[in-house]
Amino acid sequence: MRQFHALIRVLKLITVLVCTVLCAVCNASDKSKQADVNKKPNVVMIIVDDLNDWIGAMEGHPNAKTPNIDRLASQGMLFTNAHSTAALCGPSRASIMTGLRPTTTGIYWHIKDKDIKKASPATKGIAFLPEYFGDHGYKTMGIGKIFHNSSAEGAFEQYGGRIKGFGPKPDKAFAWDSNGTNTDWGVFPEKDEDMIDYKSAIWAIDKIKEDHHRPFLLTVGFIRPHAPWYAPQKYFDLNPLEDIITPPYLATDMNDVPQISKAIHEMPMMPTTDWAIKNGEWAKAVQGYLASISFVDQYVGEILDELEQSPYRDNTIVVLWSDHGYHLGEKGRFAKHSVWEEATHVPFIIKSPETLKGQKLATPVSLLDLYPTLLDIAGLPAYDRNEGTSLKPLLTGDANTSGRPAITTYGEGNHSIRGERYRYIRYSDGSEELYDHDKDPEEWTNLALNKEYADIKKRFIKHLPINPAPISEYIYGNAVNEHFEKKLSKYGITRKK
Ligand SMILES: [Ca+2]
Repeated sequence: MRQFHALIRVLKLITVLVCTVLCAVCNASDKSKQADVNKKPNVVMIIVDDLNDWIGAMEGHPNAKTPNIDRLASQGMLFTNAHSTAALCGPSRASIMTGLRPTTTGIYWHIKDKDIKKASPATKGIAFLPEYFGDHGYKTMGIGKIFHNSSAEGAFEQYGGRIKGFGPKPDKAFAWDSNGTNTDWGVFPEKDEDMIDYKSAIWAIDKIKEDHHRPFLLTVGFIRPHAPWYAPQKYFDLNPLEDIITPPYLATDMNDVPQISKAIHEMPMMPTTDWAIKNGEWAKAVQGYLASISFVDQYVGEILDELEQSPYRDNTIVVLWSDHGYHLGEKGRFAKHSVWEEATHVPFIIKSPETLKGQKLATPVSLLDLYPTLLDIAGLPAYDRNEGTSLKPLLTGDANTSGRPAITTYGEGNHSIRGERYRYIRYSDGSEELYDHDKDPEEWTNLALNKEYADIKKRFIKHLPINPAPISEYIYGNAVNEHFEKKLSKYGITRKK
């Protein structure tokens, strides 16, 4: 019996020893996992709403003054031929955040953030970009307009909210007052402190000042230069009216496009270029847009300054992008909602500690590539549901061409494909446009019916989406014109009149 008790004591001792050793191993492994996570770079993602290529570094407009965005470009890679997957906020942002094309999800129009995961079989259970970082040990924080409305629930660990709308606004519009658009321009309000983006920048700066014990992803969604083009006086003073150059415009430009192109691009609630010329408002509208850009650039700069003074300076990826571009009188219009260059073309800058500095690359890339690229350069596992391709080889100099064109979709069945030199457009009725950017950067001369370009068209046609998804039943909003009202009325979407 005594021997038996002795044996039990020995066994207990062995059990305790084994447990102690196992726990030590576990702790070491936990610590090494933690150390591994702590080594990962932070990510600061800055989104600028409706910013076209009018930044200094892209030379999209001779008056553009964006010293801070240009500084970021000089520290990283500026993709000079980057395009959105849709030239309006809702579908563009849903595509970026899910890593899926509109033709895969059926999200061709606006959708509520909370409905994205319900939108289609393709989005079911999808991890949003910030959510994926959170699932892999990152502290995720966001402020402002990140998704179309604000932020989908659960996308961030900490979300600072979004002040609704695009205000503040004066009691009465200054120049353009039309139902169904925020479009207007002028000096308002008096102080930066009253602007929504000022508040977002302060929130983000405070987050950078905090001590972080895990790698973080901080996302700031600025709303300027989204209309209305209101900003305090000093930003208008940076862009005096007498110096404003209006963009190139050809009054007969629409004579060589197919009928459906005119129908889908009609924006009856927006000013036309002819109206702006007749009323002496064109340069003023351009000034308002430029002032809005200068304003947002100021606060991009404040965030960059804070980061540069922080302990996270050398271990943080900074990425800046816009959800799509904007026409400011080119092609007769003041609007996004198009398949042409000014609306699809976006600034897209990536600065990363491990990749090339001060580079510009003109190979076509898509904002669809953002999600897989960020995972790759942050050292996170690739997400097998991403449809884009990591741009890391371009960022490290291991490749200098993406090897594929960038595709933008507008509504159901209208696709625009941008290659190195050409843009090819195919509408839902089969009609086409083709532009040669080497000879015609304004996309004035439609070459689609010219037989000499048949082979070039063929090269693009093979990139058209195959079996595109039907429109998601979760889309909402107002139809922008008669063409789309006809297409969308069965979803209860009509025009605001
Ligand atoms: Ca034309």
